[in-house]
Amino acid sequence: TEVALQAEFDARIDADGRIEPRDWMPEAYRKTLVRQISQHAHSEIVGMLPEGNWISRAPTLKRKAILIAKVQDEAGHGLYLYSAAETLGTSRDQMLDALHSGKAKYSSIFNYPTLNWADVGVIGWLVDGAAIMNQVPLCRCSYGPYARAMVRVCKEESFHQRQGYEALLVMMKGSQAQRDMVQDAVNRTWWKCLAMFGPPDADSPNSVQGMRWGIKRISNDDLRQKFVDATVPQAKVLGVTLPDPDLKWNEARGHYDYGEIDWAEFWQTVNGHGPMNRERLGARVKAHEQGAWVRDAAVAHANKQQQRARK
Ligand code: FAQ
Repeated sequence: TEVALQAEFDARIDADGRIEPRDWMPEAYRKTLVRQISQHAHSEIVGMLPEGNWISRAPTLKRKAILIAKVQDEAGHGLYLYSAAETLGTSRDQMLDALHSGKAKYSSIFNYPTLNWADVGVIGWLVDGAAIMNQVPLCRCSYGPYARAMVRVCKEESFHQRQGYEALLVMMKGSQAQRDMVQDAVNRTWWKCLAMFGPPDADSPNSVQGMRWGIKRISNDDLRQKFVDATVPQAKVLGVTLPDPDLKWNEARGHYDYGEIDWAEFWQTVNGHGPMNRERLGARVKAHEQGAWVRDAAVAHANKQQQRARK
């Protein structure tokens, strides 16, 4: 009965076990996972656009090859995340429709422009840095396919983070104009990265249940704090200033204190009114429409193969 199944599910969660696609699960658990995993997939796919903007203008062949590889990794992450979400019974078409119609969310960070080459390095250092902080605990998520996908995603994100930091180190050893470019990119991106972790715990409607189900292991605010603490020393080595006058070590807490995030601006962006929302979504819809012939051809080919096999 439903009650027995629920009890079995709860016991598995309490014992820190994994839930697999064919196992019984409460509908709300399924729905939450589809929401989070599909949003994560959309973020990877839309996340290709800000950096993709710089592939044709990378300063050297080496930087271009690295950037192409990174953007391809993001496409791969999107694809395995869509596959993980499909195991919960939602089709890829449904998820893509939700993205293209503006119903689904994706990470707020990708709705800001990449204005100079240093933005590419800063995305690697800070955006991938924040993504790793959030995703390492997801390797222990209670839903098996999501947890397993995260293992590989995190390994690749870790390369992404290093390549960004290294690119910035090189620029910081260059001319004053290059150093200014890095500082400008850091100034524009720092606060947006802090917001990537989601609203404060007290204003996070999905957190309590997400933690109870073992989907989220560390809260939005705790991850944000871990990110700040890890990043401050890296900024020092790099020689950039993080644009927060309230950022300072708090001996009693054993953490860095930081200033107030502009949550009104965050929600504006999440709700579709950030500087690049319209352009990002427009680019995705156009790519999907222009790729229709490839999907049609693949289906026609598969049908023909099947007909041949039947003869
Ligand atoms: N942007 O109750 P909570 C990457 C929404 S990394 C937009 O706290 P939850 C790699 C949230 O969905 C980026 N919306 O929600 C890369 C919810 O709305 P809903 C992607 C946000 O789920 C790097 C509402 O606010 N990573 O792509 C954001 O418990 C470089 C209330 O929030 C992931 O998706 C936001 N920043 O916690 C690619 C990781 N924050 O759905 C290219 C997996 C919150 O109820 C280049 N996801 N919202 O309508 C998660 O860990 C969680 O979903 C959180 C949000 C932590 C994002």
